[in-house]
Amino acid sequence: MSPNISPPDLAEQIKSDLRQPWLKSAKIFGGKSCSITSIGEYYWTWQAGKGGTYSRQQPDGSATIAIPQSLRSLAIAIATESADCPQYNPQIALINVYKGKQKLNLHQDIDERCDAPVISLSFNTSGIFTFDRNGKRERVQLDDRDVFIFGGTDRYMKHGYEGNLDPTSTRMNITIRQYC
Ligand SMILES: O=C(O)CCC(=O)C(=O)O
Repeated sequence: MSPNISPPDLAEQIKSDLRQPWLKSAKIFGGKSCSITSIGEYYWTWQAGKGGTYSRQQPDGSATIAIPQSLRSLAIAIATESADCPQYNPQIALINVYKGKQKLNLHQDIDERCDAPVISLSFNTSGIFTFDRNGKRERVQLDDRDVFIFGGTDRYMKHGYEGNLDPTSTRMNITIRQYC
């Protein structure tokens, strides 16, 4: 874990930059699990049995949607100051929204073609994030504006989200990734 998103106004700015109707076109799915929206230079898709892949266009052939500058700058600052990665190039942002009891099963982020860190930003309500480190399962509470970095030996660790502490609330998590 690392620094909070600071100042709080920056988190508000990012949320406002993402509150755009055109973002709907980049929504991958929503349902029993959290809903996921993919923006950035590469569009991520996932299919049962096949896993995830990245492409340069959205599935209907339309252009991908750029990551807002507020989010890009924050990711670069975190990568430089907290992950020793000054050349970080934020190419993808996956925006997960967890409503009520929605969760995300344990998985590894293995679809990128380079080892650059994945930077996770949490917004709004608190919930339980779980991961396997050195063969041991750990659980931590992630709160509004928390930052979690998957980097170094933790880059490919298995992780998931067990759900919001308040089952009537909605949480947003953004993972910033570099593809290559
Ligand atoms: O919501 C979270 O904290 C985890 C998100 C996640 O695991 C992912 O997008 O790969």
